[in-house]
Amino acid sequence: MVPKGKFIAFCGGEGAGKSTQIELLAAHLRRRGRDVLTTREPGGTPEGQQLRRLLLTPDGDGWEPMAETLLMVADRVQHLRRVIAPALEAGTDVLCDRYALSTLSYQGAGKGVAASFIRELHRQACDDFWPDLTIVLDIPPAVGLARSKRRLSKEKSDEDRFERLGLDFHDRVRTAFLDHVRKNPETSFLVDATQDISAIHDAIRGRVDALFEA
Ligand code: T5A
Repeated sequence: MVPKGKFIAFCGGEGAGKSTQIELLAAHLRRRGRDVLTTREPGGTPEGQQLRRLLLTPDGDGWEPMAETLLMVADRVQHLRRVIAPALEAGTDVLCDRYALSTLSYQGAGKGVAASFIRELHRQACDDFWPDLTIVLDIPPAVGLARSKRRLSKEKSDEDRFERLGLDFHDRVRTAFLDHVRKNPETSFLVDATQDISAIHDAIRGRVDALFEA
């Protein structure tokens, strides 16, 4: 696959504001004349929608961490091959709400599945395909979880399986995101997600504009 569009993933803890920022960035890029696709994981394909229900609602409370990892990666294989890769090949920029770094952080650091196994699985199942840029929205878990709970209750959504996990779990996830950014400064960008929405957008826009000019 020779990508012609740019692939930008958004990661971070619960309620960090990814969906909000993806919509703002998509509008900015479209104003610049780019063709943009916004999508998300899990659930970016019809098959993935079914996996999303199994993974995020109380129906999924019994999954072993390893089984959960394999389901997240199954969702990604469908998504990468059916949606992301064809769009990039056609010259469309793809803005994706979560990608492989979320599996490393949630199932790896959060639930104890070996990072080396998750990386090998990504190599084998997803051709070791990584975004041009991963934007990590950093937020203290207590702040993000409060935002997320408000949104879930407003939307009457039962997709709260990860929100129900303890603060120590969310702290491990956050540390994994921060470590990744520290180790991968060229391909990742950290933003303080406690700022107001427009300040966060300005920071992201600056980094993404630089990516397009590089
Ligand atoms: N998961 C996913 C894994 O465990 N492994 C994986 O490999 C993958 C791919 C996905 C879940 O799956 C897990 C991680 C997740 O738990 P989801 O419902 O898609 O579940 O949940 P999240 O990705 O966490 O998304 P959220 O909807 O919870 O949060 P967002 O998208 O980060 O935030 P957003 O934009 O919806 O904002 C949340 C609320 O905060 C407000 C918004 O208006 C909204 O009400 N808000 C702000 N408020 C104040 N200041 C700001 N700067 C704000 N920005 C947004």
